[in-house]
Amino acid sequence: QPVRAIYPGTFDPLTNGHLDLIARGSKIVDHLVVAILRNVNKGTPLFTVEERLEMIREAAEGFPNVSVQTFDGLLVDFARQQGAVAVLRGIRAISDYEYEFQMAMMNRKLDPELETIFMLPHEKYTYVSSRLIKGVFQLGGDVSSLVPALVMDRLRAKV
Ligand code: COD
Repeated sequence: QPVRAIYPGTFDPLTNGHLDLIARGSKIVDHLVVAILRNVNKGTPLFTVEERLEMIREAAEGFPNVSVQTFDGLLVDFARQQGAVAVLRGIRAISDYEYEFQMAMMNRKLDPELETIFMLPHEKYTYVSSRLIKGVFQLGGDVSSLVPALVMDRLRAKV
């Protein structure tokens, strides 16, 4: 049976760090589903879910075994519905670990069969986050080497 994993997140917007993780994850599973959460409680997103979906689809075009979807509700329910055996998450620094550990353990509590796989991005992306990208861009900073060019175009059009 082909091995499917889910790479869930908010992706507001997709960064080169996310893309780096998609590239790494797609090498170790048969199929990777990038899953955008529909209702976030991280404040008002800059990009709509549809805009994020389009951006990730376009950016991930070069990966034949990667698809992009949205989901609502519990990640474990979506994973089961997708027939996924694992959730892929990125760890940038120790500071990510505590939150990721809690989520992984809670997901394990909810579904003991679902594994969490942590991967490390390239060193050059370890400080990159969607939150910082938005903040720096809105203040006029150059973030063009940290996001895909198509995300950069959308940022320019939006702000
Ligand atoms: N390099 C490598 N990885 C990175 C980088 C980078 N520069 N930036 C981000 N990442 C990783 C993150 O660590 C994360 O693993 C992933 O990319 C996505 O990042 P975000 O910030 O877009 O995603 P989050 O943290 O907002 O995603 C949260 C979820 C949507 C996964 C979570 O809220 C969820 O599962 N919600 C559904 C409801 C649910 O099941 N709740 C219970 C969970 S215990």
